[in-house]
Amino acid sequence: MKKKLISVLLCATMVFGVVTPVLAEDSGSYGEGQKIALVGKSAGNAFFEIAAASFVETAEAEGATVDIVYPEEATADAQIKVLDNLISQDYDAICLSANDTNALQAKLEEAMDAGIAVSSFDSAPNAASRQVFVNQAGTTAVAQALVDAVYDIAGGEGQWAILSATSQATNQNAWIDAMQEIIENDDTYADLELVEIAYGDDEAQKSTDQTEALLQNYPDLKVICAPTTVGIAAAAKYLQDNGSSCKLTGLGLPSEMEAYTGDDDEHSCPYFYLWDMEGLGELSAYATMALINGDITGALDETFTAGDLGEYTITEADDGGTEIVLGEPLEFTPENVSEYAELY
Ligand code: RAM
Repeated sequence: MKKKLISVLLCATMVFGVVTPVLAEDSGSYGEGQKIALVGKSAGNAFFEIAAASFVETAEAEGATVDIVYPEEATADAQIKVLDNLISQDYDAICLSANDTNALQAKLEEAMDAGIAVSSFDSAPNAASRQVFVNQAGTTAVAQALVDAVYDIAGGEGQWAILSATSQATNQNAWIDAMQEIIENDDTYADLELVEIAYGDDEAQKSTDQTEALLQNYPDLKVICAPTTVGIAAAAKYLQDNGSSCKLTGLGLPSEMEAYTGDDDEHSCPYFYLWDMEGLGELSAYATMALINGDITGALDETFTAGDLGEYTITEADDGGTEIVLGEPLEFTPENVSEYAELY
């Protein structure tokens, strides 16, 4: 909050032409001199731009420098090229959202062997490929929220489909696996029929095409669940523009979903979820700086202070590695979507 106030003051200072410098009073030196590379899954996705902005703001306020790097496409091969390049430069840490669970292991091990700290956020490479993963919300908590939303929106029974990102994406696959496990182990959901998992590759056009195909192939489809901000926004527009009776939920950015969120026939999405996006960038930045400083190594039960967010403990992740869970998923409804849309 203090940071935001300072930015506002800085802007006001610029607008009114006053040249007195305003010092950021909460600047620290926790990341002094550190050089960090932040690697996303693909370029042109507002999700990463928002998380990266908060990561950069946090790390720079602590004296670090951050380079944001995107691979040419959302594949492991493209990320390996990026990593190859980064390893030969003098980075203290690489923090990445992985396009594949296992395929990056050799490259990330090479980075760690070269003395580069490796953290991950949003989508984790396997346990051997990282020191720690910053998980935006518990995997099961996200899956449970999505399953319950599908159940509720479908009225407890009928056909539904998943519109995911890429077929290799660790985070989407983890949520999908957890959703399937919940459904298989609880009779409450026995009358829901998952007809297909489609992949829009986190590309708007492909996600739109996949939505269209789902509607053609399953005329009785009641709900699409898209656990990707790119997929849900594309599907929301397609369903709404075409007046479809099929409804939507999933993980979305309030700013991209505001126009489609509503409880009536005019809107395609009754409600959806995400998490604290600013917190994700902030926590990932602090975890990465803490690794570089040696305050944590990524081992179970270690604790550290993530600035204003407070103290966090490293816990065991579902894949046997370790993680730091930011918090609970957030629900966005017709009542609160506009308020959050101003933030992200
Ligand atoms: C997309 C990406 C990202 C995911 C969000 C929910 O932006 O696939 O990795 O966390 O959706």
